[in-house]
Amino acid sequence: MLKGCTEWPAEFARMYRQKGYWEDITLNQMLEQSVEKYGSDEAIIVGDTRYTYRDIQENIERLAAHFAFIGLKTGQRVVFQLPNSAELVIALFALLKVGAIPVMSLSPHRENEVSHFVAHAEAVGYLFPDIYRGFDYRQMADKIKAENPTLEHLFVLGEAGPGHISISQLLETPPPQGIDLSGLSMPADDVALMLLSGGTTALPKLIPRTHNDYVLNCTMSVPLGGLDNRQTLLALLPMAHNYTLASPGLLGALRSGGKIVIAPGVTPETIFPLIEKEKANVVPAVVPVIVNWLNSDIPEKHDLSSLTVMTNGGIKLQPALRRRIEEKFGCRFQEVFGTAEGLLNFTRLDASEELRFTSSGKPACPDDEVKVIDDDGNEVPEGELGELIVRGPYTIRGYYNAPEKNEEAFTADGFYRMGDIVRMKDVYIWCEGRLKDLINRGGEKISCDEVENLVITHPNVKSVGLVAMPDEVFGEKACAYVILLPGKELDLEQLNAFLQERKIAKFKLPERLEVVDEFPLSPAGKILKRDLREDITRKLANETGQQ
Ligand code: DBH
Repeated sequence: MLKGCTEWPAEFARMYRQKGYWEDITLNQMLEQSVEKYGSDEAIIVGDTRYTYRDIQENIERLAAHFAFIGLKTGQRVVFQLPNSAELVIALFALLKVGAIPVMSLSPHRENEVSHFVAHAEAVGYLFPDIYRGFDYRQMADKIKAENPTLEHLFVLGEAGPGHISISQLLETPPPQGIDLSGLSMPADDVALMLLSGGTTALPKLIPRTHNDYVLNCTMSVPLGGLDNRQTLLALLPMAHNYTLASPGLLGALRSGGKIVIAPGVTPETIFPLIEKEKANVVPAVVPVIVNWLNSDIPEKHDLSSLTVMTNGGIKLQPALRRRIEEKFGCRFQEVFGTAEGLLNFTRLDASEELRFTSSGKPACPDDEVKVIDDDGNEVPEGELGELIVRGPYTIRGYYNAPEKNEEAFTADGFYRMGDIVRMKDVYIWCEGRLKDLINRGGEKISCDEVENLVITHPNVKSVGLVAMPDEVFGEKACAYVILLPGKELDLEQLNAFLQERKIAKFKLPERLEVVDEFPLSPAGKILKRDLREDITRKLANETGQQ
């Protein structure tokens, strides 16, 4: 196992193999099985470009040969920040093929986050686009490289700057002769890639996922997510995120001989014509996007008869909206309550309306050991509230290189603390809140500590508490409560201009600022955030009431 990662104890590993959960194949071998079976069939569609399984595999092998020639080595980490594209899939599998470990970053991450990933993972490479959504990643990459001595190779998708290696050019150039790719990939029970945690403390933690556990993650999700029988998946959310990547996502589609249609956007104007044109079957979505679709008259103008399943992940979708999805789009609704650390819960497609419309689903695997515990670590009676903890064949036993965090995040017997407050009945789970200090902005997790640590560096700020405020579309948004230094002033615009200079992702910026004279404090002197949340919820309700 890669140094800095925690293995499953031998008796668990034995059991997971014996029960067939761990197939001892790599993600590459999984794909190669599909290439054998479905080689000439379509795998990925982007606009007018259509790739067969064989096209994808040829591109992977070519790029992998270049990566090996350039000197990427088994077990080395590479920060991976490509936006949705066929190249994302090709480059991901090419890295895995040479045994390099991609750290799956997301497009909104900026210097602060990416630099942290590079430093923490001691990454030797970084893959990024030239310009995406108006932001030039090349300058950022140069700065990050200058500050991080481990970082050697900058790979850019699109136009390369000085000293950058063009991924597009590698894909167009015949591979160097005599490169032997066999035996380079990590063994199936070792780390394939690293996902990012929602982050409770400063910045996201790195989640090492093995080939065995990630092959299982996507494979087990295929029938549960309605992706069996070679269905077509519409990828519209970030493909580097666990949800659209592997739950069942694009990896599930590739395993089952399906098709991935990559959407260029999430608006109804883009999505519904595309569902009709490509006869898409399964559409993974999130609350803000779904709300937008439900309020549009565009869906009715299109033939959606191919659509069988629409899923919601990230934050809970209200029951009334779940019913409206089934009525308006003529498909089955599915709630997916998952985590990049492992455990995935799905409402079963054949479950009762009650379960489909109210619950957060049930664990994907019969050997996901889920427990609901009280503050003392004892299991609560069925149906009562408690913290959800889990152990299983695709749930990690530790974050990468984080012994102190692992102490907090895992129980002594290896259960991962999800940080969610839930009820459980007949193995179905209902999420009722969160234990950890995170804001969930339409599925994007904002770590309060991280933003507070930056706000507090503002010269006018004396103290700060970031809390979630309710929002109809996003579920939650960030509201900053601050105490200012005597005689100082600050408005939201000034605060956010200051934060943007600190180069944090835009979704983390506070969307409201409350300047106060004092905070409600606990006996230990900690800010009582629950009181602040109640305060802002009341204020918002009053303001809406007055309109
Ligand atoms: O929120 C998540 O992290 C998430 C949601 C749905 C996830 O990781 C997943 C499905 O796989």
